[in-house]
Amino acid sequence: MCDDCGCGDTRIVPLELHERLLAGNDRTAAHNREHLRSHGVVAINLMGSPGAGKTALLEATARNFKGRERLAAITGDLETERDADRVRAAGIRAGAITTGSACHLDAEMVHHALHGDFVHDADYLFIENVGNLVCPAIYDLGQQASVVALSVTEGEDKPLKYPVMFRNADLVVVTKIDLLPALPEYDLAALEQALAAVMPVPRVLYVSAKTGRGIDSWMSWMQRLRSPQPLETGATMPG
Ligand SMILES: Nc1nc2c(ncn2[C@@H]2O[C@H](COP(=O)(O)OP(=O)(O)OP(=O)(O)O)[C@@H](O)[C@H]2O)c(=O)[nH]1
Ligand SMILES: [Zn+2]
Ligand SMILES: [Zn+2]
Ligand SMILES: [Zn+2]
Repeated sequence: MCDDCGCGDTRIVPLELHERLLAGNDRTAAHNREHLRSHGVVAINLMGSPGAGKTALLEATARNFKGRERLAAITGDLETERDADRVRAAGIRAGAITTGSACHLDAEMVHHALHGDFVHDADYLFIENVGNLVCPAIYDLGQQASVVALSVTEGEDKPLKYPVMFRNADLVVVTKIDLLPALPEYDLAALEQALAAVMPVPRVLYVSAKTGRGIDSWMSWMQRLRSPQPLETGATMPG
């Protein structure tokens, strides 16, 4: 439970106060967006449940880009800098935000981190949000794209149960697909139906950070954020 958002409980944070907080957040997010745009940095807000494989996806991305793109990351967790340490070890310049009690990142926390020297000369900035499928969705951080990592072990019904997160996403990355043989009941068609029911423009990619399968499609998707061509819709299971 966090003191800012009260996680939507209006007995803890009254609605008017929450709306004022969000309006202030949006102003700071606009400032962050301008800051990133002026430095030519494409920022991706990477969200998902605890353990969905967000950090593993960043590690695999760094391994596959092999230094061809300059990658930076801001990692958010309630405590510890473990994720920042992990992505640094993979070659990503990184800073950590430890939020204490807050269960999401907000634009002010990211603004503070953006003035660190590791961000400005990056091609891509990953903002790994606190593991949580609820409140990170409503805090704009100034990102260019919102991505949700959803692991196959979480079940195919999560888009229906946490619709705000998926409705606001530009892309859903289904992670840990190397585990699918151990999950014979997992129904990919049901997942895609659930995503189609909540995402205005459903876009989904399937990856395994462990085997590297699908990481090339994810990198191509990232690179299209830098180009004027529209993003493709639909789902692509790697061959
Ligand atoms: N088999 C398999 N395991 C994976 C894969 N990606 C991540 N994992 C495992 O899943 C666990 C969680 O992965 P993380 O990358 O730490 O997940 P996260 O979303 O960053 O977690 P938080 O930051 O704590 O929310 C770890 O034990 C990883 O090794 C994958 O592609 N395949
Ligand atoms: Zn992580
Ligand atoms: Zn929160
Ligand atoms: Zn500033």
